[in-house]
Order: sequence, then C-alpha cells, then structure tokens
Amino acid sequence: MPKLLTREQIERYHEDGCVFPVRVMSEADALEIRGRLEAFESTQGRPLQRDITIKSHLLFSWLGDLVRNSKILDAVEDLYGPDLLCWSTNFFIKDGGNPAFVSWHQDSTYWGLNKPDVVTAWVALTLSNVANGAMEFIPGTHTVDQIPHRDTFAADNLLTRGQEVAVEVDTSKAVPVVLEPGEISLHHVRLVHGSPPNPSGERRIGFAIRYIPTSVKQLVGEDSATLVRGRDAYHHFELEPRPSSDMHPEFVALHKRIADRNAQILYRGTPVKSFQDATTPAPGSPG
Ligand SMILES: O=C(O)CCC(=O)C(=O)O
Repeated sequence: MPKLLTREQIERYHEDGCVFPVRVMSEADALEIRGRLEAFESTQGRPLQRDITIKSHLLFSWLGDLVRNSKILDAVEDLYGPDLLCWSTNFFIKDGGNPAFVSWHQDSTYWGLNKPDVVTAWVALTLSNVANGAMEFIPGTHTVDQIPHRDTFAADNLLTRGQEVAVEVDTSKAVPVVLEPGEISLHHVRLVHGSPPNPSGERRIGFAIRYIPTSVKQLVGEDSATLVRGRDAYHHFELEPRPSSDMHPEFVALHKRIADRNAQILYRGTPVKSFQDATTPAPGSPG
C-alpha cells in the first residue's frame, strides 16, 4: 500500500518520468519558508549567492526540516523504498524579468552516481507556471540511457556547466510543470527537462531536493549525503549532520568543505575548482 502517492501517480512517474502536482504542505507553510529565505537575503543585502544555493539544507535549520518533510519522504518512499538519503539540494530562483534559464538536460550527466535511482522533489515556494518560467519536461525520455551533452557555460544558464543535450529535442511534446506554493513535482534523474526565462514581474522559487535509496554509490570521488529516512546499511556516503540553527560557523565550514568536494565531481574535466570560482562565467545553481 503506497504511503502518499496513488497507484496512478506511481504509474505516471514510471511512464512519464515525472509526476505532479503533489501537495506536501499548506500554501502558508511554503510562503513562510520563502519568507525565511528572503529575510536571510535582506540581512545580506543581495540575492542568495551561488555557493550557498547548493546543499543549503546544511546551513539553515528550516531547510534541514524541509528535506525531512514527512509527506515528501512518503512520496519518495513510494518510489524508492524506505531507506533514503538526501544527496543534494539546489535553489532554482528566477527573478521576474531576469534572463536566467535552464537548458534541456538530464540531471544524471555529471552527478557521478552509479545508477539512475535518483528522484528530485522540486518544491514550489511560489507559484510556478508558464507565465513565470515553469520547468518543462519531455515525457518518457527518462527511459533512454544517458544522452551526450555539450557544455556551453552560457552566462544566464542556471546549470553548473550550462550543459545541454547534444540531440534535437522535440519541444512540441514539452509539458509545463504547473505548481502552487506547497506542491511538488517528482522527476527522474534521466528525464530531459529545462525551463525558459521568467518574463513576469514575479519571482519564481523552487527548491530541488535530490533523493536516492541508500544502495546508490558515488563513482567519481568521496561524497556525502543526509540520511533522512530508514537505515543506511551500505555506508557509501559520509553522513551529514542536521543544523539546529542558521549559518552556524561550524556548519558554514562543513558546508564549504562538502561543497568544494562536490564541485570537484560536478566540474571534473574543467578548470573550475569550486562553486565560488564558477561565478564566472556561469552564474546560477548546479543541476
Ligand atoms: O527550476 C528549474 O527551472 C529547473 C530545475 C531543474 O533542472 C532540476 O531541478 O533538475
């Protein structure tokens, strides 16, 4: 018996590579999380900087809570079983009128994981729709193997290397993922997806949480993850602690060490050594 998803939703995930919308919290709770993000940005006097858009669940207690949201975990358990790690998180923020976009890609391209049992819960912290640059996907593309990608390092591309699939994408089949605040979509790591810029006057904020069953391995280097449900009988990843406050110096130092190591995996084969180095020429969130 599934815990949260219906049998139809589970079937849709396996057939299309994406299922949505799934409500995991009230709109008010989602807006409260947005408020915490924006309160932090106000203290900094600038939008969230690239180096803390990745794995920020290690820096802020409210994001540490979000990756452990029991409804999100129930949905992920319905797809990948009871022993779950949060491998990474990324904010995808598109300010109104900003040219930021996400090229068509498969998440699996540079992640170094040994099998495609990886699902992203993309949490809408604002409305996400066609008018403000919602994510789009091509149904069924998760069933093809890894597709070659080319790196563009395009300035407005939110992906680490501005990577894009090196084959023609039939955009007539694209499905927009329309979500209300507090809803999620769940997408497969091999799904071809992307998103256009946000020409609206409103900010679009998504928090992407990457979950894996504990059996998944990192093939490329040392790596860490957060045990969010069940037990880890495999010990393939260094387990990460839970922050009980925001931007605690010990967690800031830990996050830097982990993010720098993660950058070595995601940028391998390029001169980029850390997410800070990567601000030129490719700003944005790793994907
Ligand atoms: O937020 C977006 O528009 C794209 C998100 C994405 O590529 C991802 O979560 O893998």
